[in-house]
Amino acid sequence: MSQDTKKQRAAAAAIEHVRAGTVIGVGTGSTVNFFIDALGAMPSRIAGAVSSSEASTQRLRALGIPVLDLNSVDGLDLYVDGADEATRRLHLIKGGGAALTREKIVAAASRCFVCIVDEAKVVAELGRFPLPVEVIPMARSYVARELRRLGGEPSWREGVVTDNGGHILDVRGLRIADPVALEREINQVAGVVTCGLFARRGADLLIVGTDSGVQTLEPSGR
Ligand code: A5P
Repeated sequence: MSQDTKKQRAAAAAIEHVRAGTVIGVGTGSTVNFFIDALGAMPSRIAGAVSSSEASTQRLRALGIPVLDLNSVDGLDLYVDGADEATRRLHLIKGGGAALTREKIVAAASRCFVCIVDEAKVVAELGRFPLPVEVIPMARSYVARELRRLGGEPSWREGVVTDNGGHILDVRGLRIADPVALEREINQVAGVVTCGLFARRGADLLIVGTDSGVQTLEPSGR
């Protein structure tokens, strides 16, 4: 079975958490694209979405789904987004699509974060996927030196400018034994906008698309 079919399964299962007439948060990426398409096909429509990227905004609007500013809503009940890696404690690495900062903001503003992935993304320990870090452009070299001090090997994702005007460093080789502590430490470096660790505020539900259907995980021992 293809990876896309597994992503599609996870996306379809997330639709069951969507209540008609509400405003929900919508993330970014190929898995979320399946979710957006499924939202467009819902017979009872949602009132609108807060989007984590320009790419998702365009896709939502093309399906006639209104996109709202986060400042115009009083928090969100639900946020649905993908991830690049996820553990069974529902800690995540995100930002492969460079949308990590807006994703972290929308996740923080949401009561329930449902993360949708295919089974290849579930890992015992985060870190094989290079950790994206969004930085203010003038701080790029300084932040890179600080990340080396933490044991990582940062490389600049050249040519990529985020929706917020930031640059991305992809960090290989980090030992992420304590994702909450590392997220805090990296986010404290001057010039870092945010890092792609979603551990302090991880997912509340992980829906994993597999060969045989979907598996739904809740955080254990967080
Ligand atoms: C976007 O910046 C990311 O956080 C995505 O959520 C993540 O890269 C997952 O994308 P795919 O669903 O395309 O694998």
